[in-house]
Amino acid sequence: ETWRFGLEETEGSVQYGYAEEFKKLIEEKSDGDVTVQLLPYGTWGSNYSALYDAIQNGAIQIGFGSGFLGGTVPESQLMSLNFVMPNDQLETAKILNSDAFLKSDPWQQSFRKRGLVPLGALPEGYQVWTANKEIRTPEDMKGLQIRVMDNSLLRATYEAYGAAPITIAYGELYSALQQGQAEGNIQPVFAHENMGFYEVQDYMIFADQSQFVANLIGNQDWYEGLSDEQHKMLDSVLGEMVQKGHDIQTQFNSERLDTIKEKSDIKIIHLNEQERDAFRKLAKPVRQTYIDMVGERGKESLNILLDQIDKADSKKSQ
Ligand code: 6CS
Repeated sequence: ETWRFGLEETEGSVQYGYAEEFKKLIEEKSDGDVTVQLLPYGTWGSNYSALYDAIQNGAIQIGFGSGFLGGTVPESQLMSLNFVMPNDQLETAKILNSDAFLKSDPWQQSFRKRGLVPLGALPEGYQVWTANKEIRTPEDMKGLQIRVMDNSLLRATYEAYGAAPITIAYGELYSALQQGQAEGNIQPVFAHENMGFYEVQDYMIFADQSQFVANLIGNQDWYEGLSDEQHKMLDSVLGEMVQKGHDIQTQFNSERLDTIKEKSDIKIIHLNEQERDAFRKLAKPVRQTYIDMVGERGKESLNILLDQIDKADSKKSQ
């Protein structure tokens, strides 16, 4: 049998690197019974909702859903909240893939209500801002037409920072930046490189305000129809992929930063703690916006997540 795996990103991306490794492990462990077919960005259409629809109706069995998934699974915008996840990216991956969070009823139901199953989460690296001017303060961001993924929580977040966020499709973003239709962008480093965005931007600003997190989702009927053996195999591969996914993203992001530095004279800025604090303060009330937007199930998931983060923190400081 064939499992079609839909990606929101092109070849050379973190999602593609993850999917290649996933394919290798599944095909090995299933002794050739399962073939995984990778469908990168563009091969299933160009509009993300076409990908999510195809997973919902079973034409594609598994895939990634990140910022744009908010239109299909509103609660998934939890992953877009700023200044919530631990600074440690591996810790973030472990928490998001833990039974306590991933298998919790509210998180499962948020997806199952829509014919999907959440299988895991892939942090793809810190979200890094770019613009044609320095941004160190919310004042610098005032009125900036920064492009965000189509997700009301991200719009609310960047409005809270003072910006004037706009949404543009991923595939149209390069020319939008080039033509000044968008004045800023937010991507993990590898994507700034992979899509060439850095070529048409002057500053890269590391504020460490959030990580890019993609949800790995499956079609619910497909998932329920797997044999016990296949469930076991899938679970064990997904477990292995937590560390592997982390290794892939950290390697891609660090190599691509070198490429960007080599090929351009883009100016790189790291915000200090005090500068970050100004954004952190503005981001805090957006947690309540999330709850108001998505309701009780989302609130429960946010609380479970915060609880798991607290537990991991106290374990570390012991
Ligand atoms: O910004 C976007 O639209 C896309 N960026 C990445 C890195 N992955 C998928 C996402 O939709």
